[in-house]
Amino acid sequence: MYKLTIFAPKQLFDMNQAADFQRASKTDQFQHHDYYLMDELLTDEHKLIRSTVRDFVKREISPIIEDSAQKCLFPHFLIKGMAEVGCFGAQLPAEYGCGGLDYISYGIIMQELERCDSGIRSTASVQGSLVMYPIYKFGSEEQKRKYLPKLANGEMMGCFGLTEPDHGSNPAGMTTNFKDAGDGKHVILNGAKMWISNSPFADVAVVWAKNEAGVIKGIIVERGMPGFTTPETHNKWSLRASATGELVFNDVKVPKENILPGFEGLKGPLTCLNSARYGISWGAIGAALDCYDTALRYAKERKQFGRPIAGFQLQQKKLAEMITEIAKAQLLTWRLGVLMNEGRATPAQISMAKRNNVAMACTIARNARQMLGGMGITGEYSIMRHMMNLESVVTYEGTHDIHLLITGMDVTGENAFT
Ligand code: TGC
Ligand code: FAD
Repeated sequence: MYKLTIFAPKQLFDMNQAADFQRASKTDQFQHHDYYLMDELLTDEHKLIRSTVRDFVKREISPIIEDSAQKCLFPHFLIKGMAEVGCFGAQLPAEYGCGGLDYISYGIIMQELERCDSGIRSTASVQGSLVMYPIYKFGSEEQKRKYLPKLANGEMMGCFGLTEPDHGSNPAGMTTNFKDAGDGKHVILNGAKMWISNSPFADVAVVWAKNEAGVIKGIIVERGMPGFTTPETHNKWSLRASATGELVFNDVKVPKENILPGFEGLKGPLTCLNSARYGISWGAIGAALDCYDTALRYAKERKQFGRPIAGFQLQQKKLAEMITEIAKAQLLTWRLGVLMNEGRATPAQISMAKRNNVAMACTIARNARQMLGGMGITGEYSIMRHMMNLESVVTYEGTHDIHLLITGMDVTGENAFT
């Protein structure tokens, strides 16, 4: 058991933890590379959440992550601990067993997970933003009470099925569909989803499918329903510590009570993506910070031509540009978090942050890897793993191109998609 559970009433964040917290804050300042003193914009609770998740990550995930990635295995044994430190549904109301925290707290949790590995952050993003969020936002009271507490405590894991083999960037074209079973109680679901994070082990899938009128609805499919299978996708070079797979529906009989009643149309799944994309914009900063930190330490220690490579202007240029881009991303993302908390963030603002920060992290990972020379390609350091992971992050939740076109549409009023 961990000493501190974030999903605790606020009064538990009391003076008993002050000593731990102050110690953690001092360490954080060194490790956080907080160039613009962003910590001053965070509350004590934010910092406590950060140090709690960071401690958990360092103790439980960092020691095993390279092995999991090399073996291409999702470390299932982490789920309970991740739930205990509040990684699942931190931003959703406490009344359903969720965290009851603000969006900056949620972002900080994603940052700390992805500082270690994007695949682990993915598992938490999907659970909190793409499974719990749609059930919370569009589900019936019975659905919320049935699923949310178990998803929050990790007893149940979920996945989100939007992408199809022939419809990735353009989910409106989806062909997965359901029709009335004729018994008054069920619908019959057919189709297939592809590239689905968590699918090989998920207990439930939030699936987006068209009804007989061609209208998109969300439907909760449970493992074990006859005709529902989840084949795993193998041979990935990216996100190897995250399980990815398909969702195949072959005349699956799903109770009508599993349909999310609260919305219809593509706007439903796209609304969920806002929450996940926002979390990714924080997560990418975590990956970038880890690459920067590794490159900086290495450059100070590694000597060539009789001096540390940190003394060469070409290496200083790389490091100076890294921390500049990280600081810009931190400012952008913190402001976005404030707008999220106020309910004022627009989807286009979220797209800009996701696109900017992931591209920033990709560039930093690549430059950091080069700074380590040959050592940079080994599993002794985390950089190459981050670099390969980020190739998925720049693709999923809307590709780099798609987010650019969303910004383009927002500023010109012209839709480049149609
Ligand atoms: P379009 O006509 O523009 O929009 C349809 C309706 O939706 C509204 N809308 C949004 N609402 C909320 N949030 C958003 N982000 C929204 N974007 C659009 C829009 O206003 C409209 O509403 P209404 O009331 O008029 O009906 O739709 P379109 O078909 O032209 O597509 C637009 C486009 C291309 C931007 C959209 O399809 C898109 O974002 N494509 C990218 C697909 C994507 O991101 N897929 C992600 C799959 S999930 C995933 O990758 C998980 S990875 C998880 C992990 O491991 O972390
Ligand atoms: P495509 O849409 O075929 O795009 C191919 C290329 O064409 C891209 O470069 C794209 O930018 C470009 N392109 C497409 N349309 C345009 C345009 N209009 N203008 C200019 N360029 C364009 N999906 C889920 O539903 N749930 C998940 O949990 C999930 N997890 C994932 C995990 C991993 C590891 C990966 C890799 C993907 C995951 N995805 C998931 C799917 C992901 O969202 C899609 O891969 C992504 O949306 C892109 O779709 P696609 O791969 O079909 O590429």
